[in-house]
Amino acid sequence: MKQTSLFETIPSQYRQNYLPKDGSAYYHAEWMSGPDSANLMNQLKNSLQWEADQLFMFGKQVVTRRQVAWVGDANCTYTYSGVKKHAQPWIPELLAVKAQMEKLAQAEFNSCLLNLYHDGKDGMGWHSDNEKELDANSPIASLSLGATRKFAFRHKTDKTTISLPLENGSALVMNAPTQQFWQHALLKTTAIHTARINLTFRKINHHYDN
Ligand SMILES: O=C(O)CCC(=O)C(=O)O
Ligand SMILES: [Mn+2]
Repeated sequence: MKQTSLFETIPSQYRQNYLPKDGSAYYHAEWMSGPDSANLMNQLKNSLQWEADQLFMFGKQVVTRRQVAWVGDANCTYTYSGVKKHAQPWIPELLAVKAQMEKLAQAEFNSCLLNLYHDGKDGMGWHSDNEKELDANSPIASLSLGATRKFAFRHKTDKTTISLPLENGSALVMNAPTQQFWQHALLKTTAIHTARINLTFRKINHHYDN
């Protein structure tokens, strides 16, 4: 991956907080250039091991059309739906992005969850990134590649809803305590026929690694 145009200083007018209270979510448009975003998307599609996600919904196991890849430091494990998952190793391209996301979010990350949405029929329902393994004080930094998709926040108590389009090459930094007070979702649509990859850089606390 060429590094020259990758991470330019972000003009401040492109940085915007979308949440009025109980956390903050900074959106950075054009954080990565168009060509670099396209290259990275191809590399991630081809180099990582993607698998369908398995969730429990209404007491049933559901296998998603959306695919996921979980990458992280060797000691990162994550348990969900009763299954202990081990992270796949970092690839150089992803380590380079991680370093830049750490600068942007002013935090250190040790894992990255990637989601591949084939088209608008793939999405992600309302949830918070508040699994017990995650460091609740750490921001979660997300990078979007490919199709523009609508992302929404919903406040857990007063149900205030805020939505924004996540564009190709954009970054979104959700700071604590956002996950405690807000849910988020990637909304489905019939209007999008192309793929999107989203990367969320996270910090796993190791004392849950047993
Ligand atoms: O695709 C997105 O923008 C959101 C992904 C997400 O919320 C997650 O991976 O937890
Ligand atoms: Mn999430």
